[in-house]
Formats: sequence, structure tokens, C-alpha cells
Amino acid sequence: MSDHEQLARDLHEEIKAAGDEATLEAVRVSALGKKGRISQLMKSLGSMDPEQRKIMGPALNGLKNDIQAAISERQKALYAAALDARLQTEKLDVTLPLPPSAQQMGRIHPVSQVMDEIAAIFGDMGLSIAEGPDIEDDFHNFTALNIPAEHPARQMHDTFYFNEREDGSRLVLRTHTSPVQIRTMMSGPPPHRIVAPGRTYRCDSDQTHTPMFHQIEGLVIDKETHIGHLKWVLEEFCKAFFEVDSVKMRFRPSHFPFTEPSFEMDIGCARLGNEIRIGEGEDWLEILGCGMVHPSVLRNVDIDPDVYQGFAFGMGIDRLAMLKYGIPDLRAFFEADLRWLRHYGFVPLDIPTLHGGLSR
Ligand code: 2NM
Repeated sequence: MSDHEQLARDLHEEIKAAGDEATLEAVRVSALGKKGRISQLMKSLGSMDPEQRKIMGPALNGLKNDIQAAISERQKALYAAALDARLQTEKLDVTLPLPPSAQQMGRIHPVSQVMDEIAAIFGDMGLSIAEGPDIEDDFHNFTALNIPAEHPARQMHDTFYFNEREDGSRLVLRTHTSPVQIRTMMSGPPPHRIVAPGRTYRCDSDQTHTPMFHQIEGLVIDKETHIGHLKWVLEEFCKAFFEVDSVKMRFRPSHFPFTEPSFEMDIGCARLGNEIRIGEGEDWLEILGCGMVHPSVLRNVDIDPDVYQGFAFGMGIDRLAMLKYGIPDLRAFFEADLRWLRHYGFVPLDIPTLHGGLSR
């Protein structure tokens, strides 16, 4: 057998034996590459005599074409086999149900839900949401609000104070969201129509108090804003929030340094064992504090109390959430217990709106 016939057999064997595309490529280079076995034979044509070249030239060309064709055929087969193998292992049944997504598994905390509900109600009445820092200075948290230096609210055991600064002043964790109202009133001229929801802090911890809790306060300042407006706003709020057609309200005289006159508002309810029903019955439940903003507060923020007046109110969101959704223990709110959250939490896409229903 001649050299090139032997080579043809060897190469066909190697091509057949190549089990993957990389091995096949190595065979190709060893045959047809610059220094490959076929290329070497081609080079020997130059030193042949013309008669021999006449025979060997076409024979070697034929060998080259034959091997090229065999390699390309094998390449196609290997590619198809590799693709088949991938399709086998990577196949995916698009008819299978999806695993539950984070959006379906996650729950909205009742406090967040109630804050969204309250924001929707007051937003619908034309109030905007205002926010401010949790860490406040003495002026915004106390002085501007007409809370004097000797007032019990300023005592160490009620307020979380930061360490003294160089000038002797101390920052505080805000004890209410009222500093947001102060910042709003100082940010520009009246009218002001806002609610300020957020975290507040007091040095207090027992069955019904947590050191961090949530409040929402409202403020309306204009030239003719009066107690009638205050009563209407709060009545509409209670009906919308508790999702009842009517509520009984009563205002008891009270005292806050920042309002004059000041009231505490109760709503009518029925108590049946541990359950409280709003909008029926003969009992009363205190739900918020309110009043007409004190002239001194207005002066502190450069508003002339002879031109402007208005009302403010404040309530605890955590307690409202417990009331509305029948949650018995306040402290569980802040324990981040997943089982609790799955039980009391809300589905993320149930966003409270007045037209769609607040809580459904
Ligand atoms: C309350 C009750 C009554 C109140 C007053 C003010 C401000 F800044 F306008 F003076 N902000 N919030 C207020 C009034 C808060 O919470 C029980």
C-alpha cells in the first residue's frame, strides 16, 4: 500500500475515533495544518519527476478533499450530538406552575398597612405627606412647640438624649412627629395642609408601650381654619378608617403645650368580651389628641397668629392597627416573628385606596 493510501486509512480511523469537537480539531490540524501530514506529502510533489507528479498530484488533492469532507461531516455529527445532550439535561417544562415569588410570599406589616390607609384617607382630603428626621434638636422637638425647659416631657426618663455636643446642646430621638409640623411651617408661608407619619421614641417599655412607636400628626393652617373644620376632618377620618357609615365622637377638654384649646377625642364603641366594635354601642374609646395650634407656636415659626390660625392632631398608629385588626399584643409588632407576620401581615398588592376599599 502506498504512503498516501495508508495515510488516508489512518486519518479516517482518527476522524471516526474523535469523540468531541476538540479532538476532531486536533486531527484536522495534524492532517491539513501547515505542518500536517497531508501538507507534508503535498510539499514532496516539487521534488518528483513530471510523470510521477501527474499521478500523485491529483491523488493527493483527492486525499485532501476527501479528508476535509470527512472532517466536516464528523464535525456536524459531533455538534448535533452535543446539542442533543444539552437539550436532554437542560430541558424545562414550561407548563409547570411557578414557585411562589417573593411578591407572593412577602407580607406588609400591619403598621405599614395602616400608615398607607391613613395616608390614603388624608391624601383624599387634600393633605400632603411630610417627613422629617428621627434625630431632632431641642428647638424643633420642644422649644418651638411651647414646651418649657421644666416640662416633664423633657425629663431624662421620658426622652432619649444623645451625648452633649461641644456647645453643651444635646440632640434627641424625636418624642413625637410634631417637629415635622414645625419644619413645615418654617419652610414657607401658609396655607399648610399636611400629615406627618413616622417613628417616634420615648424611654418607656411595658405591656402597652414600646421605646419606638409610630405616630401620625396632622396640621392645617390657613386664615379661617376653625374647630368646625377640625371636627369634620376627624369625623371623616374615623368613618373612612374604621369603614363604618357613622361614628359617635366626643371631645373632652385636655391640655397640650402646643394647642389651645386642646381636646382628647373619643369614639363610640361596643365592648364584647375582648372584642371592640366601632360605630355601635354605648362605650367610649380614646383615639387621639387635637386642638387649635397655640399662638406662641405660630409666633415661634414666624406666622402671625392675628392673620393665621389652624388645628393639629396626633394619634398612635400602632394602637390603631391593633384596634382595627384585632391584634392583642403590642410587643409582637416589633419582634420580626415570621409566623406572626404571615398571620397578621397583608398581601403586597392589596394597596389601600378609598375606591378599592382600605382593607377589603
Ligand atoms: C397632638 C395633639 C395636639 C400637634 C400640634 C402641632 C404643632 F406643631 F402644630 F404645634 N403638631 N402636632 C398636636 C396637637 C399633636 O398629638 C397628640
